[in-house]
Formats: sequence, C-alpha cells, structure tokens
Amino acid sequence: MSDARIVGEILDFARRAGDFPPQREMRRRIKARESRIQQAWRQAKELWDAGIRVENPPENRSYAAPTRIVLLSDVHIPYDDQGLVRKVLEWLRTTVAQRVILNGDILDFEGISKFADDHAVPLEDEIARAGVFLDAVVEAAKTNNPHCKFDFTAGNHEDRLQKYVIRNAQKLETLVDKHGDAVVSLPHLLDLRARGIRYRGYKEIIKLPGGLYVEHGDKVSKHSAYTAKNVQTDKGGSVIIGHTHRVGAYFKKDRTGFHRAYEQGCLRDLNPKWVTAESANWQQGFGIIDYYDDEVWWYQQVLVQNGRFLVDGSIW
Ligand SMILES: [Mn+2]
Repeated sequence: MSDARIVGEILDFARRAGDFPPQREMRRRIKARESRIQQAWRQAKELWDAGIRVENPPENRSYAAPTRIVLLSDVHIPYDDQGLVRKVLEWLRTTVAQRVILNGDILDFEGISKFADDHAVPLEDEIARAGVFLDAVVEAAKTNNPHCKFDFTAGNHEDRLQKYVIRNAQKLETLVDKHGDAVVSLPHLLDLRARGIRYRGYKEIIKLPGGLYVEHGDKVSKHSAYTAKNVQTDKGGSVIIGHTHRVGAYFKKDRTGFHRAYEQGCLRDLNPKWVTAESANWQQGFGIIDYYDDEVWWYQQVLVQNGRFLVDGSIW
C-alpha cells in the first residue's frame, strides 16, 4: 500500500496545476524515499485517471483519506436486514474506497447446516440473492473509484458448504471447473472471478499495513469486546473480527507497541426465528479503516441504531 499522504500531495499538485505531473517532477518536489514516491505516483495517477480529485489533507481537519478500506460482514443472506443493507450501499456509493473486504458470513447456508429445518430458504435462491448483493456492493464501491478491489473471506456459515460436501458427497470434492475452483464451492457458485472478487477460505487472515490483521473469527465470548480482546491477546497485533454480531473495542499498549482490537457488528436482522439470550445481545454495525500512511490508521466503528448510522459526520 502506498503512502496516502504522498498520494494526497501529488493529487493536490495535479489539481492546482490542472494536469498530472511527470514522476521526476514529483521526485524533485517531495523529499521521501524513492520507492514511496514511485508507488504513490502510480496510485495517484490511477485516481487521477479515474477522475478523482483529492486535496492534500490539511493536518487539522477531518478528511476522507485516499486509502480507505470498508469492512462488511455477517449479512447472513437471506436473513439480512434489507433496509439497512440498502442504506449501507447508498453510503458506499458516496465514499471513495480503495478496497472492500467482505469479512465472512455473507451467506447463512441454513439449508445445509446441522440444524437445517424444512423451512430453510432453498440454496439456489440464497445463492442468487447473494449474487445480487455482491453486484450491488461492486457497483456502489466503483461509483467513485473504478479501481476499487474486493475481497471475500469465508466465515463459519460459508464453511457449511464444504463441510456438507465432505459429509455427504466427498467424492465430488475433487471436481473442479476450468479455473481450478471446486464445482461445489463459493468461488464457482458465485462466479467470484468474473465479479472481480478475491476469495479466501474460512479462517484465512488478511494482513494489512500498520500491524493490522482482519479475520472473520471462529470463537465467541459472552460480552461485547471480550472476543476481540481474546484474539488480540492470543495472536498479538491489532485485529478486526466479524462473527460475534457484536460491536466492541479493546485497546492495549505493551512493550511491542499500541494494539487495537475491534468487533465489527453484523448486518443481519436482529430478530431470528429462534431467539436465545445470545442472539438478543447482537448489534448491527460495520467498519471503515482509513490509512493516513503505512503506519497510521484509524478505524471508524459504525454502530447502527434503529436502522440509522453516523459516518463521516453524516447520518444515514
Ligand atoms: Mn460467523
């Protein structure tokens, strides 16, 4: 990832000059490591070519950083909160994101879970609805940045698909399509390659700059932030997890540095047909990471209340 501040400076210079500067010009003007300028120049050129004009961020004012990552998880289609998802997509259309990470449990796969009941939504309907959701996310995020990148990490609910194959039709597991993806798998069924979405399996972790690790998570503690704290304590670094359907934050400074641990919250409906003490303690939310440079980042914990949320100073 390139240095957001340098990208900002280049774009600011380009905006004032009314044209995009050659790299050597920027090298002369900006005193920074050669490789950082090269990287930043390329990213700034991409943004400029995409029609994005970002001012150099003033130090003392809030701004939408050029390097923004949006995190959405636990949508649990077909049990998503449709009104909320629509609103999140409306907001996504207005921001400039470099990357959207779908952090697991986008689909519920109730129909093939161990607890499947006769009323579960047919798999083909669920997958079709997930496809509509993915297209909407891609379309919204590309509104202001055609170069936006997309990631999809499987959660425990998506993992139900592979578990089901292993339990009931193990010999089908080795059947692959022309890309080498298993035929009964999410990358194939959701056509993730064609949609431009990079897939990672359950329990895979995305490592980001600034000592930050993003994963779906596979454990749940009883209280908000406790799971994030446990993951931070067990694995180290800063962490953002989905999975718990709670919004929480935990901070720690030790001799290796300052660490932060967050739980994202979910985008599913809060009233499942089965209600337990656990599911009553769910919160809706999502996350935004803004990189100022390769080391410094902020996390906006977007908490939903009565279907509304506050982000970048606006209520949606
Ligand atoms: Mn989960």
